[in-house]
Amino acid sequence: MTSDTLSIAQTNHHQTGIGSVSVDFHLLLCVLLWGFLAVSCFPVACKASETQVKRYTVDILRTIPHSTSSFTQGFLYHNGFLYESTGLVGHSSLQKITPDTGEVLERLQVDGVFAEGLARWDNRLIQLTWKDRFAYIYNLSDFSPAGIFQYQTEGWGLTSDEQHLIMSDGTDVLYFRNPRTFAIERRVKVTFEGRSLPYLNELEYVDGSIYANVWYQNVIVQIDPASGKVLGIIGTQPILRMLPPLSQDSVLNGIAYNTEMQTFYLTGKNWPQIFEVTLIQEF
Ligand SMILES: [Ca+2]
Repeated sequence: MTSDTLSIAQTNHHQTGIGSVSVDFHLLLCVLLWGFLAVSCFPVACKASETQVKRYTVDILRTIPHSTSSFTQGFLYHNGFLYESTGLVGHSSLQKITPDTGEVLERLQVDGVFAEGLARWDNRLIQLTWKDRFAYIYNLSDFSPAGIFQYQTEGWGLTSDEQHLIMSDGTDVLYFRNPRTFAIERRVKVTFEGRSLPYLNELEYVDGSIYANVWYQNVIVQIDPASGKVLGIIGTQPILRMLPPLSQDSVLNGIAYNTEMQTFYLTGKNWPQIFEVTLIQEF
C-alpha cells in the first residue's frame, strides 16, 4: 500500500487520543483502494463506483505558511480572509488569517472547550465544540460574543449553503440547521456505493456540493446534499508529497473556498502549510 492510499489508521483515538471509535475498514478500503491503486481489490463492491464516482486530483497553485500549533478543525474564506477554528482543550482558538502571507491578524483564545467546525452566516461566525453540545456565535468584525446555540450530538464540522448551516457529528449524518435557531430542518445519511460513510469531519459547501474531510483519510469526498451520495473523491497526493513527516493525528482537516478566484485552500491539523489548489478531474 502506498502513501496514496492514505494509511487506514489502526488507532482507537479520536483527535489526540481522546475518545474511542471503531472504523468500518472494509468501506474505507474500498474508497481508498479503488481510486489510488487502480487494482481490482474488491471488484464487485467497487465496480459501480468506477463508472459513477468521479475522481479528482489537486493542482497546487501556491503554498501559504500555517502555524504548526493550529490543530485545524474549521476553515473558511470570506471577503479576502481565511478564518480558522483550532481545537484541543487549552489551545482552542478562532483566528483571522491573511492568505497573502499566512499572518494571523486576529486570534481569540477559546478557553475550556475543544473547539471544532466553523461557519459564517451573514455577519456572524459559528464555532462548534466537540463534546460540550454548544456552539459559540461571534460577530465577524471583531470576534465579540453574539450568543450560543445548543445541540444534542458531538460537534465536528460546519458549513453553510444558501439556506442552512450544515453540520457533521462524526457519524454518517449531515444535519441541515436553521441558521437563526439552529433547529434541525433536514438530515441526510451519506453513502458511498450504498454503504454508510461515517466520520465526516470538516465541511465546505461549494456550488451545490458539500466537500467533506473524512477523519483519518487524506481524501476529500464530494457529496450530493439532496441524496447524500458521494459524487466524487479528491485525492491529495500532490500535497502529501510536500509535507514533512507529521504525527499520526496531523491529518487533512481544513477546506475553505475562495468564491472570487474559484480556488480551494486546504490544510490539516498542525500542518506547516496551507495549499491553494484547483481540482482537476482525472476520470
Ligand atoms: Ca470549511
